[in-house]
Amino acid sequence: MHRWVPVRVQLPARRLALLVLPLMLGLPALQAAATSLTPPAAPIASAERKLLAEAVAVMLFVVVPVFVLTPWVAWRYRRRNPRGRYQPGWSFSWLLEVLIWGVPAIVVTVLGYKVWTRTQALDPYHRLSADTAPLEVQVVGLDWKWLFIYPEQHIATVNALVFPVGRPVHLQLTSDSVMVSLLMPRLAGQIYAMPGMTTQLSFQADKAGRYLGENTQYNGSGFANQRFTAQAMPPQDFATWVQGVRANGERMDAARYAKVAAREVQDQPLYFSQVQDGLFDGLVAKYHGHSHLPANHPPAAGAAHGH
Ligand SMILES: [Cu+2]
Repeated sequence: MHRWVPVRVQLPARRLALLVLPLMLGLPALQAAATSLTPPAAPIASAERKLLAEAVAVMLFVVVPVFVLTPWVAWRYRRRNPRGRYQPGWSFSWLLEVLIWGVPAIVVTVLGYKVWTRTQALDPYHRLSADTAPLEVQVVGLDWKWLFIYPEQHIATVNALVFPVGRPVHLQLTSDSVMVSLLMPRLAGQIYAMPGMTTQLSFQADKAGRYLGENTQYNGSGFANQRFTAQAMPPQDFATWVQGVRANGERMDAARYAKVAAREVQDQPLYFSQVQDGLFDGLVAKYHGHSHLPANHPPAAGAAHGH
């Protein structure tokens, strides 16, 4: 049997400074990294960036000590250092036990709490405002383009999502191809769209401007070009834009839709008028033996979803 010899781990002030200094130097670097991510132009995107920065900061409490202590231990306990104590009987330390189990437990608790509460708050299916009716847009992922249908305006576009500033936008998404993933990094989170199912995403832009939207799910040779412009404009301009598409857009019928859905990259945006009601619902129902789904069909209940 051997005796358990408790070991006092000493942390003199100078050593402590060595430990804390990288943390302090790291914080401005973290802030710089956070601002170099595309600056958010919407409340949802800001909240997501904040959560990301906070999660990184919490995780640094593990990462920084490990990166600092590993070279320090190797240097201090090098073979020729007389100051590195040789303690073959060492086996237990309350301080180390508390640090080794306590720090991860605190990190997991803090991260778990933050992620759980923010996941609830940032649920993409949440309506953003109780007073303002959102602009409804139906999104169809195609090879290799995005079709945006405005059911209330009876217009549609390819690769151009236009919407008014300061008003919530509610997207209903599906795919008439394989699975796609819609991401507008400065405006909202990411959401998948799958054939035969619908998903939803709500967002709102604070500033007028043109923002990148893209497909982040690899789905074939044209994947890299499945991009669109998300353009936020003042409500007056949006109304004018809708009038313009109504007056000048191409007529959208079944033949034109078949051409749009063909497996090709579409470089320039397209604009359509006279879009019939039910185009989107028909595309969803196509994958269900032509039986219509109830509105807001939850994705998990879909039959066509497999991994
Ligand atoms: Cu899935």
